[in-house]
Amino acid sequence: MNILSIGGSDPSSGAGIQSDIKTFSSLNVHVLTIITAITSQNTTNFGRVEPVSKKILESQIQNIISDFKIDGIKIGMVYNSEIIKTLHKQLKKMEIPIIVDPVIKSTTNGILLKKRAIKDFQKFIIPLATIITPNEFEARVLSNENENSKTAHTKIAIKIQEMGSKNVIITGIKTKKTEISDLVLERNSNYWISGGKINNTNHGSGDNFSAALIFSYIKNKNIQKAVKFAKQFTHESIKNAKKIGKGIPITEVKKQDKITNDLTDAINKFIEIKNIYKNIPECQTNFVYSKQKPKSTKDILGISGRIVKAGKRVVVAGDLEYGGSKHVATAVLAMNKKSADVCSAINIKYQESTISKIKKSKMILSYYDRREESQFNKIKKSSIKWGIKKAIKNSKNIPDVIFHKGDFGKEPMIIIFGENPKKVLDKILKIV
Ligand code: PXL
Repeated sequence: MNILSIGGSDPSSGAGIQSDIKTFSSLNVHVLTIITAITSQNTTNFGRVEPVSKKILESQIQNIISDFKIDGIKIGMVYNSEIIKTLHKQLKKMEIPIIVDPVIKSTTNGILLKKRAIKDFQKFIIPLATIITPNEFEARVLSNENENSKTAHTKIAIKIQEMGSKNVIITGIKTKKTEISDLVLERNSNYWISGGKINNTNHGSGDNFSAALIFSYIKNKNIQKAVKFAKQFTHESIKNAKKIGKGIPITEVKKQDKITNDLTDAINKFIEIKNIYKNIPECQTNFVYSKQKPKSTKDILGISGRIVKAGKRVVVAGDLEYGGSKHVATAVLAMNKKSADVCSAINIKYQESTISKIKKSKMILSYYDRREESQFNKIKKSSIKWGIKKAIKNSKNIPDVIFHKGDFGKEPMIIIFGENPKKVLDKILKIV
């Protein structure tokens, strides 16, 4: 996944472009960056701002959009009218999700959007937004309210939506002493999402939230899911905030574990294989990776949804979760009992042509026949566990690939195993 972050440079690396590089990298996203302004600031003081020229801004955009497939854009600090108008002109035709984090002031009171530019921001930036994420102060300013006004949050959100943002999320509203909530306004509905409040001032949480939000939105195209994901992600980053300089703590994003990283990498490569959609079965595909010595499917990372066919494209629907897969994870569990180094697997569509390629390769192929399974096992036990055991018995050595030809109402299937997702992927590349 490639996400473009457009915003200001923060040399303390707490917010702005530098924060987005940290967040997106931790989520295994390749982040492209376009700098709108250079700030000088640290954790106690906000120094100067120098916006970039129109020329270099245009040139950055042209170079990036002509080269990369961009899955989504995050817009942060835009500072002045010239930058606002340039961005509008260059981005208005792009048909990808755009998240706008309308930053106006930094925690240390630095100006991130000039007062004089607010009208142009409303006119040119808000209509670009798939989702806009103002905090309470920003929402009141953007909706032309007095910053201390008591107008209901929903009313303010509607005003911002009427300016052209498809969805509006007002973040960080204090609803109770220990609770902080976001008001979400979608096209035809609004609702609140609440979470626990951590009592500290920090540098970076707003950027963490909007970056995590667009990441999840691109993956699931579901606002509610994305808000929940971003809230959880931000909560962690605030909890892990560190006092690195002399002033306010900087939020810290969790680095993902190696299992998540390696599986994400392999899934991203898998979905990009040419014509791979032809190998996705009717019941779709899962790709899993287990911890060492798994005791149950809860120790095995898999996709909570599936890898699904969308026309000739293949997309990941759902998130990686331990316990996210039942079927393929159970197959790994059964294999791992016989051979402890087998920790990863994927299921693909059964095709005679694939079986012939496997036979021609040096891979070890085994099978089981679902028609041999007892009625008792079919009803009371795990068919896949039974099948994998049977296929191991049917083979002299531990198989790389196991298939079955289906049964009444059961789709035939091929499962490819390996020590890790990369090895599974290497095997797939030999046979598709
Ligand atoms: O978090 C908002 C933000 C965005 N961009 C830059 C910033 C800040 C806050 O300080 O400095 C460059």
